[in-house]
Amino acid sequence: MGATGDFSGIHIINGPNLNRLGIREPEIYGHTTLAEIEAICREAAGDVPLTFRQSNSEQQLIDWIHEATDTAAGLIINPAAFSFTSMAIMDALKMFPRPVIEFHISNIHRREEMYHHSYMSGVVTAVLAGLGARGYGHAVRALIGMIEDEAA
Ligand code: CA2
Repeated sequence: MGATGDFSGIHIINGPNLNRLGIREPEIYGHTTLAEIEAICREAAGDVPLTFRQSNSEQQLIDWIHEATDTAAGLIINPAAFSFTSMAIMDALKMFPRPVIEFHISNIHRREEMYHHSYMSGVVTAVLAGLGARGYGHAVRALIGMIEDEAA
């Protein structure tokens, strides 16, 4: 068995508007584009197969979580604004039986009140927020460590 067990690799799912990163609001989200974030993740993952995706559609995100549930050793999700609205994504994440990290570029707790309660945080393994775009690399390394711990 490899570092990711019987399930192959890790999946990273990004929610609405994150395809616009680096273009607007750099004071909150920085100058790094989503393509650059994908490169950061691939470097952090090393030999571990990585599926990296973004969608603006709630239905697509749910379908990808289901796919990850059937195939992936671990999952990182930045649900973006759906964090604060989507019980459907929360329900899909509840069914993911292996390590899952909720990731946010910004520190959502330092922002306006409407960003303080994520439906996802109560059903995921861990939450990472406020580390900026480079934080995706930390999330990948942490997830691989969690998967290896579970396999040991
Ligand atoms: O900090 C994060 O990663 C967020 O998940 C990003 C979401 C926001 O709703 C969450 O509170 C925190 C928003 C992503 C919007 O992406 C933009 C990209 C470029 C310009 C403006 C927004």
